[in-house]
Amino acid sequence: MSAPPQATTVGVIGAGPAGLALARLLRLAGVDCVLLERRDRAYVEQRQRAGTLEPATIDLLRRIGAGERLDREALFLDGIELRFAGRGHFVDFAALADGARLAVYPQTKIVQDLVALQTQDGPPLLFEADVHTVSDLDGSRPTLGFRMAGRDHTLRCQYIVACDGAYGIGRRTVLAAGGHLQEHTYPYAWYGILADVAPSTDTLLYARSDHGFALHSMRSPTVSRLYFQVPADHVPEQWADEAIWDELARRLAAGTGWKLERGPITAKSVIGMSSELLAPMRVGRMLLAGDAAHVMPPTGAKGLNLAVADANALCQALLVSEPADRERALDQYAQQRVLQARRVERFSRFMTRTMHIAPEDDAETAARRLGVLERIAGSPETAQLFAREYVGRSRAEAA
Ligand code: RFL
Ligand code: PHB
Repeated sequence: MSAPPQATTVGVIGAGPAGLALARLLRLAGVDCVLLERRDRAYVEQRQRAGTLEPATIDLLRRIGAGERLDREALFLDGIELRFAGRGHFVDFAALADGARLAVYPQTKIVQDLVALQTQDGPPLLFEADVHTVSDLDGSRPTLGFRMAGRDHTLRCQYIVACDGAYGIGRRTVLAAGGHLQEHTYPYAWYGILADVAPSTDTLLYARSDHGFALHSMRSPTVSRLYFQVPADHVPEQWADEAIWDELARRLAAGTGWKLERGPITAKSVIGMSSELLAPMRVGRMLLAGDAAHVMPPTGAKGLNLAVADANALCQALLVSEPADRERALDQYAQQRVLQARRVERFSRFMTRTMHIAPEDDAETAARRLGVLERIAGSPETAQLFAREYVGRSRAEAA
């Protein structure tokens, strides 16, 4: 293998959606960049995660050349269904959010599509390249130290962007420099399954039941993705397949005529639920984007969308040619994106609390949560606020 590059304009840590989208945007703008990823390609491409894309994310993926398979294979949704008190209510984005359509398209495929583009026509994407140090962040030549194929290397950059997720060196560096992490851990988790069975719904189905939350999503016309609320300390082995289907059927039940189809379960996992907001998103010449800076509970389906929007905003700032203006644009990036993340966090927290049953919830709390859902179902104004926030329209307007 040829020696890795030793210098670049932008050194990006992490080939998740944020890092891959940023590298692609920079490449299309003609900016030199190197992307370092600690895992191997197969691992990164198979990691099961998000499934729902907002219109702005779909547009951006199309713009950077990653829209072809998405347009062929994604399932486009005109709304979502909220189920509660044994009834279903369709939140119609066409009517409430200017015809916005969501795409159900798995993160695994987005990552595969972006990696394919990256390996076709650059910039360099180095797998199994583990960044262990960032240095000279306040100087003119910030440097990444990384280990690859048993050897240590350095990469001198003009800017470093940490897209290395919630446990990366980017976040640790911000905290060591006096940054602040605001965290909230929910007293429940999601038990998630993948199953080889056609989805029993043609939309995303979020259910609040007396037994807890459940979500019916999908990956393709033959693969379903479902989740249900469990206590925070659960382990996947605790649940036999039939018990999982029984529990899902009980929580998703809605009057007569609807039935949850069952099939072979091919993957099981437990997903912790927390909100994490880090500030600032900049230390000298290192910027943060995506989960490195903010993690959302999955109920609002926002994490990936926020990560890709960060990449887009950061690229704009990096492209400013006059150095003093660019520095100001990067400061503005860091400030604006923290505000956006707070807004998304408020919505994700609202939706999480409304849909789940916390151990401490009493009858009054449960009635209040149901009241919120009744208002979304019964008041077009409330439904519109909810729909516009869910599809990201209100954020686009506020930006
Ligand atoms: P990622 O995807 O975590 O990527 C970070 C990458 O950095 C690498 N890395 C390093 N590389 C080199 N050197 C180092 N020292 C490194 N340290 C780390 C890691 O190996 C990794 O490849 O972060 P990014 O790019 O910010 O993307 C964020 C999204 O992945 C995340 O927000 C979403 O998956 C969240 N999420 C959802 N988001 C949505 O928008 N819609 C959804 O429907 C949705 N559903 C979900 C979700 C997350 C879930 N889980 C598992 C938490 C459903 C679930 C179940
Ligand atoms: C998913 O399809 O994995 C998914 C959908 C909606 C969510 C979270 C996850 O809110």
